[in-house]
Amino acid sequence: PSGLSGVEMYQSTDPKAPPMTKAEFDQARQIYFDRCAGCHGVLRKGATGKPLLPDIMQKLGTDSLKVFMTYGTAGGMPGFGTSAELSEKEIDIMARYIQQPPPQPPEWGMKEMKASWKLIVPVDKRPKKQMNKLNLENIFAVTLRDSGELALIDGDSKKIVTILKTGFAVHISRLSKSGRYLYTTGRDGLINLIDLWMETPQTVATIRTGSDARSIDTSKYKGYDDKIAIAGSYWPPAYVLMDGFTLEPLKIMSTRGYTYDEQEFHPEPRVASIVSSHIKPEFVVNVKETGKVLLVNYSDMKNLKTTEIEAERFLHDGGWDSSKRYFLVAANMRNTVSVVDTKDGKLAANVKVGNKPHPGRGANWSDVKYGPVWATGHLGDDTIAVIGTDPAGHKQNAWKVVRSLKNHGAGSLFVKTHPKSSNLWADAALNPDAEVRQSVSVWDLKNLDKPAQVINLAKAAGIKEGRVTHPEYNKAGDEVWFSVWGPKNGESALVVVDDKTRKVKTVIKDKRLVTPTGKFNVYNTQHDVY
Ligand code: DHE
Repeated sequence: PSGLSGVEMYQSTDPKAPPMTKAEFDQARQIYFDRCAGCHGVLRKGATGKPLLPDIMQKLGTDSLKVFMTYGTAGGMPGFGTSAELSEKEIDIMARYIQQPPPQPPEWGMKEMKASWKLIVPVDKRPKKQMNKLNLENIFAVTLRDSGELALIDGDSKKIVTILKTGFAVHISRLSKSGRYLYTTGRDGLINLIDLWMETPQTVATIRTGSDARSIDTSKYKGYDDKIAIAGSYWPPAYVLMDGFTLEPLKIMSTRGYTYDEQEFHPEPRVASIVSSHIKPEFVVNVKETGKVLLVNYSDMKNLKTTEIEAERFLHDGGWDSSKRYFLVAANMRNTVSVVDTKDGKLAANVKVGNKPHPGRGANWSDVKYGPVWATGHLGDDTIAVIGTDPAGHKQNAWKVVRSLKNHGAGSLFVKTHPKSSNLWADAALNPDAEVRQSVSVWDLKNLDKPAQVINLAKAAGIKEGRVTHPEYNKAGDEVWFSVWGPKNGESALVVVDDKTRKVKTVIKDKRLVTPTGKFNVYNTQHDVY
């Protein structure tokens, strides 16, 4: 079918939706997947972002939708126009696209997974010992978001070891129990298994476990070293268990089902964070929309046992407490941190925190007043909530917000400390104010009544545009690394700060460092040190 000018038009099933050409629709579908689906969902039912269903969108109309997309909102929607991430033309296409019924993406089963699986270097062709001279425990795996790559950087010399092609916008890197294998997952569901023992570390297997994904981990219980990998998907809503050495897919488990509270069917309950237990042969799988935490026992895959814990809806990211018995996960749209007791297999508490908690893996320390605590920042306000985590030794503080620290602004993505450090660091990377998003706060853990010191790290790195995000310590715990996440076609950097003096020690700049975001120190990630 053609429009007047002979251009092929998109045949919408909704006559009220504004016209678009087929080419525009296809372009918009890709942009939606890359930029919007993470918050609003593939089926646009909303989660971290609002639902974008056609009838509501049509009521708002093309012109107001363009304003939202161009300038963003105080609620956390980025201004795609002001940041030049989308052109005026693209914004116009997107404003019309979200008034169309969402196209249902294809399912992805064992047949498709197997067809996508590439075993590039079989196990018997891999080295028997480490073939390079790298201090592997202090390597940093750095996501190069918009180039679809991963940089491996030597934490000692601060030199780039290699840059590897990965999926689009790798979300996280995780290490195998032995520390030899590094796993990444792209937003597009492409997983890379990287062997750090090769002369130059390289990808030895890849697989696509879905079309939209965020999480990956590997078995850490004794006797299962490196053996089993797990990947979670946003689409199709499922997790898959794989052979840890080859990525051969073994079992796919759907997460479609009923919300924990109202028992309403949800067609797209996405798999958010996954962590691996050190005390049981289990993965902790957090299902966003239904609000369930699954403890998946991998010791008998033919008779898979999962414990299903009612937690809270909109589970997102989280981390272990310092004892690694409790997993704390942010239910961000419910202003709650759910605490799962993985020893007893039940919910320990739902802790009310500030507006939209977003911890990354959070930060653990022993507080001078309250004993062992864990902290999260917030997207929606400028506080850092500090939660007591020791029901055995400090019962009166357990699962309560014992302190609320003041960050230099809202829009915090990540907080971090290290057992050897007495500093707590927080970013405010999504703050609309340039000065705020380029700066970080640092508190003295020995004197938390003292306000934080605020340091503009983008300025220190000589970078005009960009946000500063994701603190990550080196193995020794005496340096903390930050990303200065610049525009795709502009300059970015990594800034290494001396943790004791809080002074910039090294600025790593390189044309190849395109939009660095998440960084994962091998040792700290392998052992869940944070
Ligand atoms: Fe993340 C962790 C989902 C946007 C950087 N992010 C996670 C996790 C989930 C998630 C489920 C937990 C993984 C785990 O522990 O197994 N992130 C999402 C989204 O759905 C969202 C909101 C939108 C999207 O489109 O993806 C989103 N995330 C971002 C970004 O824009 C960030 C800042 C930059 C980027 O690279 O895309 C970003 N997310 C990160 C990082 C982690 C993360 C660096 C790991 C933190 C850690 O220290 O463990």
